[in-house]
Amino acid sequence: MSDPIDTKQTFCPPAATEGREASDLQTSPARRAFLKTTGLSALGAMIGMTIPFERNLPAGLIPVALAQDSGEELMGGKQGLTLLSDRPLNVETPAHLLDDDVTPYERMFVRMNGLVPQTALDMNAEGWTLVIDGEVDTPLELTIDELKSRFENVTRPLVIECGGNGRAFFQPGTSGNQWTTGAVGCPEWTGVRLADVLNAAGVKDTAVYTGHYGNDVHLSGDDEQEVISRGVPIEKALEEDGIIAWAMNGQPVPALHGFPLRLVIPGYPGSVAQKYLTRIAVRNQVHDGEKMGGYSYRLPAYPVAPGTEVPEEDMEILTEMPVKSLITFPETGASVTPGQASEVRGHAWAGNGDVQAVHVSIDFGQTWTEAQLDPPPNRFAWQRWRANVTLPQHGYYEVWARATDMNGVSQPPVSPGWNPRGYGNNIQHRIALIAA
Ligand SMILES: Nc1nc2c(c(=O)[nH]1)N[C@H]1C(S)=C(S)[C@@H](COP(=O)(O)O)O[C@H]1N2
Ligand SMILES: [Mo]
Repeated sequence: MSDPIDTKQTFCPPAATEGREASDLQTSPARRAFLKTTGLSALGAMIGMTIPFERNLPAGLIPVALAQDSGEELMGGKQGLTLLSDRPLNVETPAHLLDDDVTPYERMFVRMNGLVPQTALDMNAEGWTLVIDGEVDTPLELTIDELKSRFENVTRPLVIECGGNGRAFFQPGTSGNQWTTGAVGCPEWTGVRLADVLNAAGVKDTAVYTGHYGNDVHLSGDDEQEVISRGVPIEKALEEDGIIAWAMNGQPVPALHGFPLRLVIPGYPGSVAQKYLTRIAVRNQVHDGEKMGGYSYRLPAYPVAPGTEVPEEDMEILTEMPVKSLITFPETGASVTPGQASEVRGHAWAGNGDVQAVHVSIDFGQTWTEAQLDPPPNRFAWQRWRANVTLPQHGYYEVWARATDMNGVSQPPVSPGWNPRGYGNNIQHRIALIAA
């Protein structure tokens, strides 16, 4: 069969296609199985319609409609975001598009480890239940209506940040999605407290950890294979911040973000925030689900030199995310008038609670000015910061931002703690600013 598509124009960058030959997937059993189970593929969901000849689309080839980024309906409405890979779907948000206090759907990053399940593509929650079992007195099986009526409903903005956000800045590079700064967002979630639901089931003294399950489809199309199943220490699950959400920004949780139910457990890597949530098992040991072991979401137990091969048994689970900030205004490369005060602003957040301070520098970190920092609307929402900068004369400047958490720990000017899979990089965010 001849290839009708101009591959030179539309292949996505090497990071997303590495190790995959276009021809490999064209006719593979996995790909056929996938097409059978999912009428509207994740790629189709982004374009907003089915792709009848999708089986002919070489892996890694970005449809022109997406590459040109020319309409509202493209990227599932996520216009202007960056597609890192299409199978699984991974999309990040440029910093200047994260300026909203509450991140709208259109600007929320997407991290899929597998394929969006059919129930989500159809937005069909009929018969959906959530099972709570394991080390509990009374296992529960709750419908969404029961969740809504039995427990207090709460609405709060909460940050979700992928553990691999910032991976692209590590040297040497590490495998995985090359997220820069945009695998983070702070939508407003509505649901019930995870702790209330666990307490209703009665957590036994033997409880150690949670294990989370969803119904998304493995990339192989094999129903038996788990996509991702992570968990948190029971103490974290019983804090009052985590929620089981059915709405994001006042709408049913969208297909790409976990319809009809998802966990949001702020402060920890986004991977614990199970989408398409069907079950929470309370475990009497550290959870051993998919992506809990090996090098997934784990860090060396001790500092290592960049590039070191670390034995698997020396890896520890990544828990609290480090303090971080973003400059969301202006866009990098913007021009301002020399000698005049210009506003720069952004958000700051920390995995262990609130942020104490944000400082900015316009002289490559020689001197720092404290920014005005708003309190968060609730714990684990990101906090707005603003500062005025005056660039003394014509030329090229950078604005650097540095947040400090409640323990006095600040973001470093270079990538911290290299680790084999590139997690937890909270290097200071920098933008270019031109005085002209
Ligand atoms: N069921 C399911 N839940 C999941 C994932 C997934 O692949 N499947 N990815 C996790 C990861 S690694 C992250 S960072 C967040 C991303 O949430 P978002 O796609 O809504 O932004 O979802 C988490 N929950
Ligand atoms: Mo993630």
